[in-house]
Amino acid sequence: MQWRSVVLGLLLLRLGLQALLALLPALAPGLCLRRRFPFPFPPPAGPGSGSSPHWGSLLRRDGGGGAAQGEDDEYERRYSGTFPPQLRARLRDAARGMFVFGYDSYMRHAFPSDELDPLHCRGRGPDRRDPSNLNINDVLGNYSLTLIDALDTLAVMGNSSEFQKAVKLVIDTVSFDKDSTVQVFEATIRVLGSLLSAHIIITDTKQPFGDMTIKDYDNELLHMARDLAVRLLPAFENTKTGIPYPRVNLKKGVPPDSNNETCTAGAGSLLVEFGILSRLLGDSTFEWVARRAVKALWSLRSNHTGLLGNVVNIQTGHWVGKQSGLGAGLDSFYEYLLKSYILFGEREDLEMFSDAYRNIQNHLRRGREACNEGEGDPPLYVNVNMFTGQLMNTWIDSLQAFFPGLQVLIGDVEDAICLHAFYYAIWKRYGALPERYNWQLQAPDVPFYPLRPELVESTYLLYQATKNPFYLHVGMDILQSLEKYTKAKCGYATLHHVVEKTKEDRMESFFLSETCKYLYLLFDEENPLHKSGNKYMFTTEGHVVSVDERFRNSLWQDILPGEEDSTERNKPHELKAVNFSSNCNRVPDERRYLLPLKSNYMRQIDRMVGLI
Ligand code: DMJ
Repeated sequence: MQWRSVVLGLLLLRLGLQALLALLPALAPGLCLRRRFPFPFPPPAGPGSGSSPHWGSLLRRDGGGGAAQGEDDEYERRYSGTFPPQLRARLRDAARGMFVFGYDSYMRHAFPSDELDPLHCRGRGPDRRDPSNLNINDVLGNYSLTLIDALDTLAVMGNSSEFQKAVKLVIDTVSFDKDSTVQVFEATIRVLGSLLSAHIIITDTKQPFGDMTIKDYDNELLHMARDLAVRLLPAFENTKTGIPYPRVNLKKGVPPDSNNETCTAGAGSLLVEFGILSRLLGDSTFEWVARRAVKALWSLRSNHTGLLGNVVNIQTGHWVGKQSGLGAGLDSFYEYLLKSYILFGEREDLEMFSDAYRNIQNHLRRGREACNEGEGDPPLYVNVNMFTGQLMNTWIDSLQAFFPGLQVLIGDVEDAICLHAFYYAIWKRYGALPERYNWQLQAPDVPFYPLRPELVESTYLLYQATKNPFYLHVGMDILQSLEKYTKAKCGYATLHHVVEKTKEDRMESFFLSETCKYLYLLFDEENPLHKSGNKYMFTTEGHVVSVDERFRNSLWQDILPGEEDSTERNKPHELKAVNFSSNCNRVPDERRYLLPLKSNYMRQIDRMVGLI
């Protein structure tokens, strides 16, 4: 009989369920936070796959399933079990060695220039001959960028003598009185953020990283931070929306031929640094302009989807780039809504973040509903039109790999595990992350890798949340491929092409401030950062800032909502002594002791990126 009727019965049941699920959004819209969307184009066959690795077809028992968790399979063998402490210590030392080689090479061959050219062993500053070379000029301001950006990594690694030496060098030799036109965002996150972080470390009464005090320190770094921020302020003037100009000349203000278009992340992720500066100085100006920019951008979100685009005209408020995604152009905008709330406790920041997160789930997320359960494609966040929610392209970029780390901060560890696993699979395939990866073509769209930190940042935060040794294996893979493919004569070099493994003569400063720092922290179990509850937070450039009462108290009421109204609702949230590890207790035990992502789902992802 019987098996035919059983199969028929199951088939009918499934069809019935599918029909019900399709009706559900109409019946109970609130229930469907995460919508499952099919991927619209069947991708071509992957290399050597024989059959078409269609996203939706990979979850057949044999195709996407494979061995159930607990059975002996290659994923279990490779990633499960304990991670020997000796190996961990060796990897910590290797991460420190990587930083030291990059830093020493910069100091020997490049300082006082902004960056190191690791192939030719020389320094690099702004491209004065070609002002349109924004790739360089946006970042290099002729202010010893790499030295400044690396300061707190020295402290986190416990190197007090070099930290003290470097701080004195910055105080004695760096000036911002330069005829350099830089991007407001880059100067803020790399320079202002680092100066503030080092200042906080120097003045910390507890000195958790060892003795990082500076003899006769007279708040010089704070004064320098103020000087730089004042030079950035012209970007916030003469703008009809309050959204800042993207670039400013440090001596002359906004150039007369300045572009009126800015990316959302560039204009809307200044609040952490500007807010800290304001609260340390007791001067609301900086926080006020940064907060006004965030609110202006927020007010321009689509009425229909609630999403923001990636490029906006600062005078008209018209969206020039209508793409909404989690990567370039928007990444740190979301990050700073949450991090501003963590730091300052202002409810409006949390409200904006919560709305934004919901809209992201509703419109950008594709794939199955639960990371570790059910059928369907793995969850992925795609790029859509901000007004319609329609898919705009089939690539994801390497910047988006920061998002699982942000999800850890809000406690959505389950979803973070899946997105992280996708990026890790891409890393395994190329030994790096291409700047853009086309998930439909299973190939890089933009093939360079400038030593970015986002994947290791998420790996570190997921490890802290789960303590699953899987993430130490991931970190080991990243460390090994960095050594293998990017190490150069004098430092570490950008990969020009992740397939061909050709190098470019550039070591961006975030390699020392973020990539090396997160790698080191991943393996350094005993680091003071891990011993002090949730007292620290990382800026988007990986700079360590303490989350403490000093930043909860704004001495002004004029820049926050409801100034005249001092009701409970508008008071900042109190800083509670929540222990980081007690938050982690909410992570299910199986995420700690088994593979964080079941092996059948890992295999599914590996197939989808053409790894197997
Ligand atoms: C860093 O400068 C920051 O992390 C920024 O938010 C975007 N990405 C680069 C590194 O990739």
